[in-house]
Amino acid sequence: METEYLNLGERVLLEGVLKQDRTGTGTKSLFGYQMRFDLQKGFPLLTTKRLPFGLIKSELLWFIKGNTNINYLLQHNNHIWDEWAFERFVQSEDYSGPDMTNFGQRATQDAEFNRVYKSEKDLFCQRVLEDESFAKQYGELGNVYGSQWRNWKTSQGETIDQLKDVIEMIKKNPDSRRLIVTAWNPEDVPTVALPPCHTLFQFYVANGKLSCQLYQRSADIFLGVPFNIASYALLTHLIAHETGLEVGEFVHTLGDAHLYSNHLEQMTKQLAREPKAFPKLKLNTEKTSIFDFEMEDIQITDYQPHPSIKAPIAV
Ligand code: DHF
Ligand code: TMP
Repeated sequence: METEYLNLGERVLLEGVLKQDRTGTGTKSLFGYQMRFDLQKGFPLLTTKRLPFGLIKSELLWFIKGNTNINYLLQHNNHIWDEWAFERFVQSEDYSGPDMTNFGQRATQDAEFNRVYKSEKDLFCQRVLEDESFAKQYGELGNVYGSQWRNWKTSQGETIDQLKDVIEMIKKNPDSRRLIVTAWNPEDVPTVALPPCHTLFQFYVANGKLSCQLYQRSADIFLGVPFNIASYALLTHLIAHETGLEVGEFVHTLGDAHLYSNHLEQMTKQLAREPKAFPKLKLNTEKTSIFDFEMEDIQITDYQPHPSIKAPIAV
């Protein structure tokens, strides 16, 4: 259960190799790791630090709707993708404010710069919310998850709705070994704001239960992974609900699993905490299709976590 995650954190702290990375932050990392969560035993929203489930929900609904513009997230007060849209804006000819080169790293090192950056980013978010044509141009992250899941472009100029298709396949042919959705589109990798970290997932049906396995190529253990676990657990519940199956396991397979050098203390603090029972998930049973679910149709109960632990995100 939660120890699956805590064991990963401990292992990387103890055995991770020092490795430089794209963001210049530096990591402790290992390659190839697997966790298993039995979804019958509670909903895997970590309790050793408080997680903002509302943000996990609105991000997943954003993927499911095939949306790739942060405008939707901002309307739900969700700022987890701001930096990657902002980066595209400050690199464009339309940006004329203070120099934002390497803003992610500088914001963690220079308090005065952090103030200027925060106010520029707030202005940016305000414009994405209020100015439709600006949002169209600079709120877009490119062909990220939502686009690949729902509108994969074919060589024939058509699109494939992988998510809808996989749900139909689960209903019609649950024993299929081809129940796969892939977000990794080599043609789009060079132009997206961030190439997909959760790369490919597969469903499996046995004994009336739906399981899901995710291959995640790159895993920020302290910030990203707790969101990813809860997000795919929720997706599995939603699809089990639509297909009339019980939930089985979520199997989480990681490629480069890393702790950023500025997350080590936070991880150590979290590891010292005693995990509590996982909460329960309640879905609105009046909705049948996962494409009709909205925020209020998904609720968590009995969530009694330890307090949140803040950490800077590597951009
Ligand atoms: N980049 C990196 N370096 N790591 C990531 O995990 C990551 N995740 C992305 C986009 N780029 C990324 C999308 N998912 C947070 C969590 C998930 C996420 C992005 C950000 C995050 O900052 N979580 C905070 C709370 C944020 C808030 O309350 O607004 C946390 O403490 O969990
Ligand atoms: P990379 O593209 O250089 O691998 O950087 C992506 C970083 O974001 C890396 O630290 C992994 C992290 N990440 C997650 O862990 N989960 C996510 O869902 C996303 C989008 C990113």
